[in-house]
Amino acid sequence: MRIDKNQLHSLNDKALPDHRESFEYISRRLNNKGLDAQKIIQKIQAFQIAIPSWALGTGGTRFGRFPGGGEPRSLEEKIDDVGILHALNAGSGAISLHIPWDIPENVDQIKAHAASHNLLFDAVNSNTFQDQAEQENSYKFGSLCHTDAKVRKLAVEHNLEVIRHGEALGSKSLTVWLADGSSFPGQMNFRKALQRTLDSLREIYAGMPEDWKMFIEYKPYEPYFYHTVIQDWGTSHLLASQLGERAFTLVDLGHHLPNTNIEQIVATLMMQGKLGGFHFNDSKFGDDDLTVGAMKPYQLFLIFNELVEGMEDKESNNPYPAWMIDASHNLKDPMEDLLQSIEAIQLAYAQALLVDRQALEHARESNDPVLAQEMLQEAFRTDLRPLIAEARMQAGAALNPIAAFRQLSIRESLIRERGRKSMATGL
Ligand code: LRH
Ligand code: MN
Repeated sequence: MRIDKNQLHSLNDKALPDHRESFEYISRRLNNKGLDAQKIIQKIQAFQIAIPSWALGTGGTRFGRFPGGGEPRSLEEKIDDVGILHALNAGSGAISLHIPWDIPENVDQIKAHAASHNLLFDAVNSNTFQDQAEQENSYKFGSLCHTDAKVRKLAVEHNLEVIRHGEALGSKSLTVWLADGSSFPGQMNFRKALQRTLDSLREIYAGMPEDWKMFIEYKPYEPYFYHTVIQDWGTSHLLASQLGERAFTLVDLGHHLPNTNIEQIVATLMMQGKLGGFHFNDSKFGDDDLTVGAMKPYQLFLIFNELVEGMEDKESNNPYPAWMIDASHNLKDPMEDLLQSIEAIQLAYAQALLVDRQALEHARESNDPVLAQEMLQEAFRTDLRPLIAEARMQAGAALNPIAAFRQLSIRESLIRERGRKSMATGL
């Protein structure tokens, strides 16, 4: 299924008068502040966010799963769904694959299919948190940290195989998230587990092509509930620093204990040149993998405030981060959920671009917290949705992607094509 651009443009035409009014208003306000709306629009259009291949179906929890129908049954159909998202918002120009859930059977066909949707392949993700059918050596008690060298060898080889799949598709980075850990005090030797993990990562790092990056994703708990080998940013940063200049830390917003100051972690990693990228989502309690900006939009803005500061810092040697979503859908239509997440990320980024860095720095240097807060909240409370909509329309996409998704009856068409019971691989 593909979006008919003419249908999209006629939907935009209906919404144009209202849009024109609100866009001209915000452009004037920005112009009065010496800000160029078109410059911000260009930055938004260049800011492409990768969609996780494992989040195009209904995830479900251990308590239940309520599929909505029309889910993609193959990698081709997952690429079609990301193609539909990209046609609707011109901001999701990449897909991040998870191996073995998405092994490309015919690489050239998959590459051509993605290219036909103007999609690139972002980081590929390895999976040593599930045993595959007939797998002799189990990952039950860990993978890269396992006490048994045969299991560690299996996990290293899997990661090298994932790199080869990624290379064939044109991806340039590997994301390693390890469930490795323990659920009972005394169960594991913390130091041996960390050392074995480092030694195993060294073998994987040595197998990466020269122009590849490794992203090391940390998480405090789940699926194990006493310790996780790579539990926090510090441990990930330690490993990335020991591995070499092409290893970085990946920040999944849901992988933090309550009230953690994530924007401070982002600032610190950028200062060290070790911020590799993000798995954007939102949460209230644990790794809830909810719609970005659904719970804590101000925190997301504060994270982008640090990102913009770091990216504008000429001294910084941090590479351009990888922007990816990592979500799991239980109640919303997966594609509507992802459209909302993309909008929330673009909004937070655009609002952070409004902040007068020099003036903010002056308020900080003169210890004026009132003025500093006034500046940040002025930006955060500026409604830039018309500007994001204009960025989409100028790029040939929908002024209102969710409305278009519904008015074009996309889910209904997908259900007709794929059936109500179709099931996507992934979480
Ligand atoms: C672990 C995680 C990781 C993925 C998985 C799908 O919680 O965030 O990024 O491999 O979700
Ligand atoms: Mn993640």
